[in-house]
Amino acid sequence: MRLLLSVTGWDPSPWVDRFRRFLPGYDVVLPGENFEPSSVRYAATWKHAPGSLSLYPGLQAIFSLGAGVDHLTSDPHLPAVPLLRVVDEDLTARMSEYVVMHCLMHLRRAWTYEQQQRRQVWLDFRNQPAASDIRIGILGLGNLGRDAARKLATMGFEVAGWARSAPTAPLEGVRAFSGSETLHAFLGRTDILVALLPLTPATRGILNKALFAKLARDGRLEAPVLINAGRGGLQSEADILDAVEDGTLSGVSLDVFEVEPLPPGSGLWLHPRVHLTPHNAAMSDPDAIAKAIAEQIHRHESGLPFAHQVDIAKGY
Ligand code: NDP
Ligand code: OXD
Repeated sequence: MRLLLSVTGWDPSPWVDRFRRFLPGYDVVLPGENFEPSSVRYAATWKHAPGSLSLYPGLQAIFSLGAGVDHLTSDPHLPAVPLLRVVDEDLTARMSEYVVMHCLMHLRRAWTYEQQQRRQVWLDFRNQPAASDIRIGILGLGNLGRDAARKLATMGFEVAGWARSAPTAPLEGVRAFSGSETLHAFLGRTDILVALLPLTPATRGILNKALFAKLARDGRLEAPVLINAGRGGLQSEADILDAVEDGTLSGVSLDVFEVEPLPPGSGLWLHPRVHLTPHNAAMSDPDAIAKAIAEQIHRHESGLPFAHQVDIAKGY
């Protein structure tokens, strides 16, 4: 039995090593190696070459090595087999670390103090708001959004989340908004907007000038803040640059970009109010993720249904 590992931009060796460890009966192969295509039963991928997975007629399931699946759903030749995504507590905890850290960095003016230190400036802003003065709004109240929301609420922030549907179970300390008709009200009570949405036709480009203009203008921060760790395709980078220039936004944290790596000429690189990370808010750890995928394969082979199957019609 074979598992095909197909990754772009990541070193495949730790993944091959972990899959061999967690799936001892499996032959783990890479595209281009010498093997019989029909013997490939599973594929584990991160940005496979579009069309390449249609070469394996015996494929029973495709595993994304990340929580997002837009790298798969964008392939017009994706085989019609179950598509599974990562829902894993290691990855979830990493994302919440990023979100909580950036909310706190904006709240506590971390970058301003960093710049002051370099210039040996002792200037204490006495009007420091408390976490409880700040309204955070999380776009996407799924697996990642819910965990970040819970942790931010524990810190004392006023937290709300927006999703397509109403949550199946109430989230303590988090106000839930659902459906497009509630977006306006959700944005109007938001000082720090955190995007943790999947990239789908419905969410592409949602982080734009019109949306930024609807954020709260009566908050305790200088102006609203945007944090996007969902996908770069959610945002208009031209609109973000305009918004930080004209004061619609006071600060921006971005982990994801329209084009990755971010091109050298982008105005985001050097903007003093924009804080970038190279798409690593929640890294997929080979130990955690290969183990979770091996468990999925064992479930399937013992006749149980897969967990965390992607709804292709919804795109996530
Ligand atoms: P989930 O599928 O668990 O949650 C997605 C959430 O978005 C759900 O609440 C869903 O609503 C909501 N949603 C989707 N479409 C819409 C829409 N059109 N309008 C309103 N709400 C919508 O995903 P995860 O939380 O696991 O992951 C979210 C995304 O985070 C991933 O798709 C990926 O792009 C990104 N990510 C980024 C990483 C990084 O390192 N930067 C790492 C991991 C993930 P509903 O609840 O009603 O279905
Ligand atoms: C993911 C990611 O989707 O790392 O997991 O972006």
